[in-house]
Amino acid sequence: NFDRAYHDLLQRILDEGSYKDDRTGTGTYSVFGHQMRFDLSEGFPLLTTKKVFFKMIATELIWFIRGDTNIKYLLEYNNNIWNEWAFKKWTESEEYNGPDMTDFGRRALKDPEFNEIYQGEMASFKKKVLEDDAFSQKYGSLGDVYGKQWRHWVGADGQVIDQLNDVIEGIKNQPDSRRHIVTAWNPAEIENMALPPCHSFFQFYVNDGILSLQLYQRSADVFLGVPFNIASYALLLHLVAKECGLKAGEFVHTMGDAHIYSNHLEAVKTQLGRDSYQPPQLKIHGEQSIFDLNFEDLEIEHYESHPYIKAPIAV
Ligand code: UFP
Repeated sequence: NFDRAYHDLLQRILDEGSYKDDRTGTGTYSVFGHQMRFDLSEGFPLLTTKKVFFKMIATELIWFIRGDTNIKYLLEYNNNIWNEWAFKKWTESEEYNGPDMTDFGRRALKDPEFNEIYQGEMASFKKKVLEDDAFSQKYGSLGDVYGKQWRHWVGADGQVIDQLNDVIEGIKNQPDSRRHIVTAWNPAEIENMALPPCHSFFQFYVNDGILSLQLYQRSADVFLGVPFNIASYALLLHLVAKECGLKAGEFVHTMGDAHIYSNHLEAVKTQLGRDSYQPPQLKIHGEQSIFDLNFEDLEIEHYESHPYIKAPIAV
């Protein structure tokens, strides 16, 4: 049962995790090195002990697969996951002449008056990205994030590598290969990235018509991030399997620094007290290629879950 593997990780961190300070100043309990396995023949691993929003996960993954790095596509689906990164670039640019937005994430949490001003600036930023093409081309783009590394990795001599397409061709033509790898960790570009890739590196494995995927996630916010990361890579595995005419097998989720933020402990205890439901099922409609897929082609069936649990995100 999928929730079990996740609850075991939460419990392991509560039992064995050691406290340390972190970049965000929040403090975490962490373990180093953990692995979970999800057999997708049993259903789709969307957690049931709290509600997880599939639409946000799926639209973000499709955005990566398209090699898109502009938040406009996400905003069209009302997906706000990446807004802060683009907003930061905009408010630090020469063209911005609104109120000072330095350190807006932290200030918005502490200062209600500032929060109101920030929300207003963010709303007009989103509107401009959606409605003004020239603006969105300039300020909606995030640059060197996942979509770029997966589809347009730029090599030292300027050649462009489409890792996702290459790995799919590799799986189709040489299924036994041990080199089915995509990496988002591009050391040459890390310093230009707002957030160095958390889900950094993945590999496929084919055996007997069944495709498996293992992810190495260097840093894992186990309460807020990991439920998304599980569903996202499980979906990627389904999509690549379909593209290659294979069955989706196991998603193996390997983590480096697996942590619970100190301000998530209550939320974690709430979730651990809940019993799981049967996992939902994923349906992929149509026969289009993975590169032409739309969110509307995907459907989650029979998803029954406990309510969403709110918790502050560390920025
Ligand atoms: N994080 C995740 N999953 C993600 C993502 C971020 O868990 O998909 F984008 C968390 C991990 C960590 C923080 O708590 O975001 C990134 O901070 P750092 O770069 O310091 O590891």
